[in-house]
Amino acid sequence: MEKKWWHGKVAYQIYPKSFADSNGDGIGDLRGIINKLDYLKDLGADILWLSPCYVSPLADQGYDIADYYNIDPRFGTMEDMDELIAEAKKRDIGILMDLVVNHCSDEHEWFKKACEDPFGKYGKFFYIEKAREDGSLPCNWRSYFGGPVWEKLPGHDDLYYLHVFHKKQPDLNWENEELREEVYKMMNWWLDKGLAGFRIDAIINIKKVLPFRDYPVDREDGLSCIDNMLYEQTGIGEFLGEMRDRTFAPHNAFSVGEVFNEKDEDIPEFIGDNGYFSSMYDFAETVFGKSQLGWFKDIEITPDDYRNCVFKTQKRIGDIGMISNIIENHDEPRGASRYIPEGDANPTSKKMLAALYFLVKGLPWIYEGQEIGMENMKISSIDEVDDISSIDSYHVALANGATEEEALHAIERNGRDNARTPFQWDATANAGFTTGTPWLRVNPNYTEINLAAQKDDPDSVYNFYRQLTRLRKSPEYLETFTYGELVPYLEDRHNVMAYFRQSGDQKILVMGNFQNEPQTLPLPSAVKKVLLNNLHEADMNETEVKMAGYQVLVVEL
Ligand code: TEU
Ligand code: CA
Repeated sequence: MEKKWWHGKVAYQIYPKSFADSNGDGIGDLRGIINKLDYLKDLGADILWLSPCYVSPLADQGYDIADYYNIDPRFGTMEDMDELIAEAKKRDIGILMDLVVNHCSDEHEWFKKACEDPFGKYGKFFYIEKAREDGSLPCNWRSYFGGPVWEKLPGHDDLYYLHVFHKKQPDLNWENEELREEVYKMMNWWLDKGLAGFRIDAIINIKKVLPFRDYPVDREDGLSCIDNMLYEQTGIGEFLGEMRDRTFAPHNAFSVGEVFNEKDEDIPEFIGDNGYFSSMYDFAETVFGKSQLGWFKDIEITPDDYRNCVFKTQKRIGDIGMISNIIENHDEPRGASRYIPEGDANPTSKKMLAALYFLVKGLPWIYEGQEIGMENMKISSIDEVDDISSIDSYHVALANGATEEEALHAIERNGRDNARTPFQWDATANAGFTTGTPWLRVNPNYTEINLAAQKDDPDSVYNFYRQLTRLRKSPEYLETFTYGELVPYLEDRHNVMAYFRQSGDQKILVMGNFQNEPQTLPLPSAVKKVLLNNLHEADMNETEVKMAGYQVLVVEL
């Protein structure tokens, strides 16, 4: 693997709306992020990805952009953004913006002009179609947020536009060179400002199988999951390669793709030495157990499943490139609530999970609040839910025979609000996130789980994350943790996740007891040094170690 400036870094995702509110309007903002830069630096973050903060009606929380060149006033101003980039740079931190170019907002100029003149220049920026001869929609795909992907074009009774997400997110037509040029121009404008790069949203959707046609119906709504089209898709590489050559490559920028369906043989093209992207997320564990029928049919992941998913990805990627490792993001439930069996989430198990995912090969990402062990939030009624995807999933569950209780439980387990509740800074009102009324409920457990309570406690989850970032980047071990081979250990042991990281003469063993009960595990050779332990003691001799419940050890052999 060719060495790159961002290898060996630690990345952190900020969901601006929920991070820190500086002016008391209940909405997190850029000034709030600037105020927390020293905190992030001290945690060990080198790269910050900001979920969208461009001008937006926030129909999908900013993933519906109405103006790519301006900051939404709710988040601040372009001056704030420039200051954030400059202040971050002073601390050797790079800023990534979220690149949402599969679609824009229906309130974007382009779409307004397309409505005025559907067959003119801007009409061709979108997919605008007539109904079929029998009056039916141009095809039967289901949008990600439920219902058909077609919506009547405002002002034109006989025309429809395509939206694979919400109807306020019309898809951009990537087949149109003029549109692509506009996108590259915008990306370069941002990169010239000094951005370190982009996280690229929903990018697999930019290539459609054309002409539009039906796929097999797979739910009671008579529609077909969009995945059925994506399986057949070819040719996306032409767009992605062009994007790389025109934007990322000349800027030596970092790019991380939200890619879900890459085939094994495509991995070198995606993240190899001259790949489309610097990195892409490992979603193997994220999508594990997901049912086409909806969230209420999802299967829960066990510790063994989790380990197998991680190792499967590690084997697929090998030395081809650098995958990005996460346990949560703004679309997913909290990692501590998902990957640790129900009832077992506590500081010890959270630290174990942290060490296990953080030290595998790839770029480790921390999602805001993860470093203090934030958890999912209980809900008692659908009225408390904000996320459009959760609301759709709730209705899908009910329509398919789930009881109210089952439907709510599915939202509690999977809902996107879980990760979007405000950051829990301290035990004062609203967890210190805002002096006003927070836009989304604060998790009531903030009185116990908050940064202030953990900051000076050497045994806190927060300080364990600090130790992890320091260990991973320490000059002595940086090479091994960054480029060293990953070899699974005790792969068939129930509730154990263990692996070696090795390069040259250095051999590190990471070993977690993924259960409440203690278990004794063999050591392949004597331990030279304990690098990290989530408990005070390590009960071992030359050949074995008695692991306490949810204990994790990182040792040099
Ligand atoms: O998500 C893309 C995506 O493909 C979905 O899997 C999404 O995770 C799912 O619908 C959640 O229920 C990206 C963004 O991360 C997400 O926040 C946006 O809503 C979406 O694109 C549209 O821009
Ligand atoms: Ca604010």
